[in-house]
Amino acid sequence: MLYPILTDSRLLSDLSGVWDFKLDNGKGFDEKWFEKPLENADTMPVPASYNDLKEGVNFRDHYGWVFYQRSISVPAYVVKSQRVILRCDAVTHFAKVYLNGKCICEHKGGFLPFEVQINDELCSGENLLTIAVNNVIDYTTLPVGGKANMMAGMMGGMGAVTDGKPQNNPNFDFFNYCGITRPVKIYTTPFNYIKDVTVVSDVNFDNGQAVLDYSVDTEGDESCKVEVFDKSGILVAQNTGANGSIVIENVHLWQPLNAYLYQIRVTFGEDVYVLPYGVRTVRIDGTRFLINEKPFYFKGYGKHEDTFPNGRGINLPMNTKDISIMKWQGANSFRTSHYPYSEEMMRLCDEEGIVVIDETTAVGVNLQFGGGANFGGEKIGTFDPKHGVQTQEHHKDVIRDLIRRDKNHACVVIWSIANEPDSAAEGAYDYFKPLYDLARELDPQHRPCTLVSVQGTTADTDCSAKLSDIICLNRYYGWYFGGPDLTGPKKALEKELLDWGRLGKPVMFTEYGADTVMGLHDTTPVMYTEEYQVDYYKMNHEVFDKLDFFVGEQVWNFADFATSQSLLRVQGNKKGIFTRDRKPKLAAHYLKERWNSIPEFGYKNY
Ligand code: GCB
Repeated sequence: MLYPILTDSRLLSDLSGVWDFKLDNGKGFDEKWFEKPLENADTMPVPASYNDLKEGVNFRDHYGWVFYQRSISVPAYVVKSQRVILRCDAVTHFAKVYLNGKCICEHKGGFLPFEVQINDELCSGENLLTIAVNNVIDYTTLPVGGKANMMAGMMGGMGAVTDGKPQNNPNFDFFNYCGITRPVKIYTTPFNYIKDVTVVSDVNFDNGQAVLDYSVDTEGDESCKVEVFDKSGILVAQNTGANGSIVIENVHLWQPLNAYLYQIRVTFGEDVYVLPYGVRTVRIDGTRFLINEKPFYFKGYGKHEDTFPNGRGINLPMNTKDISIMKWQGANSFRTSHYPYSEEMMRLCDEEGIVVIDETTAVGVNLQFGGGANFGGEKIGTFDPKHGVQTQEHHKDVIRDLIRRDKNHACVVIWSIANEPDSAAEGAYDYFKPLYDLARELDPQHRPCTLVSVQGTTADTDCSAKLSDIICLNRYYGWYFGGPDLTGPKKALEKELLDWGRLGKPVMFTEYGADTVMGLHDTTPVMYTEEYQVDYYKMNHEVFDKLDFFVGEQVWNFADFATSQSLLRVQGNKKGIFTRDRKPKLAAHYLKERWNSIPEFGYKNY
């Protein structure tokens, strides 16, 4: 799916701004709020999560529907001569879009774009646009919601005190921020137009020649031209036809922390689209993860799209700041834990040379967290066909939409199918095998696939041992498992890693961390102090550095972030190396020293 841009043929209008807004009181649909201007509406910025923008628990923890509304108008000459598309970049988690009172589309899934052509729905003058948004999470959604508050349950099975009112109970550890979190846009194309562009490159490293196989999906009967421009705007190669190959001599490669993007300009009749494109290769060879045929070492983070007061609402300045801080530290990569990030962030990573593990919204596909605490303490098999999660079909849709959106990004080197699912459970292989197959079939670049594995699974029991191209582990030796004495955890960590190493695949950590409250210090490292966080990481790194097959360390988490409330969460998760407003803890300086001394390539000397 193409990111909307302004071109020689396409108009683009961003509907960001202050919209009317109302929490549903249970009557919104009966009273057809979408048919007329909302009465007694609040003001609400779009894009943003609404939760932290007005005061009160009823607002922040609202359960169910909310209504956003504004009016739009499009010049008549445009509606006559062009396709007019309404595009929502992300609405969390379920959207119903109404134009002039008529439902014109619905979309499930809160982190990927959807669009609808609106020529036939537009009237001259003002048109009433209403987007109804639902934030309910349950067994059928991704992310997954449960019956009781997970973290409260973990602290002794107290469950949540709900006063009989329905509430969301995330089966995951981040705040269930909702709303229209990314821009809503209107863009146009000619009636004969470019639907999609797919480019796959292969590089001959001996002679510096790259072959770009492209295919342009189109509507209508026109001739197609594809031109490749280098960074200084010089035309370096071209071809005609909707499918074909283009050869670039002396190719300038896209490298981690050293990006280079070509501009691929596609012309189809009157329509023009320009795709920024980095040429690089990715493949696994034994236990090595190769980018441009050189063994790469991942240094960086699991992140969140989480800032105050935007919630999960897009925050362009913070994205830039985060990448700047990562580069200051010598980090070269992150994972889009636990959902696809904004297209703006993906484009920025292409520009900045940040390597990305691109994750689906599949978090919480595990009914055993806290001994099943989030499910009323019931022992339900996660993949039990009757009582377990009912997410597989939606999971397939998310994989389709994610790959459709992100397939051309040079920054994306791995697809993460899920975070910490119940991957050693009965039925896990049968649940996941078709999902890996689908990702492999759909990705034109055949990137490696993985799932991010929860502590407690082993190389013998976890279905990722069979299915994944690279083993990604979340492990908390010295925090949830052992600690404060780090000697035992260190031994257990080394033993477990050696077991995974026997699979003959590359292994990396996608999470390890210790909660640390900024400003807590001690001479003897004590849990939650900044000193303990540093010691925790040093212990882990002593083990990593001994193992050849270990190809990367992504710390949990880049910054402190908001979560549901519980006894284990001090106004959110405090495992950040930076605070929520991006001030460094002691460990930030330690990691800066370490990562600046680890090269991007060849760290493990092979
Ligand atoms: C995990 C989860 C992550 C949590 C983290 C923690 O394993 O993947 O979402 O935030 O642990 O801090 O407990």
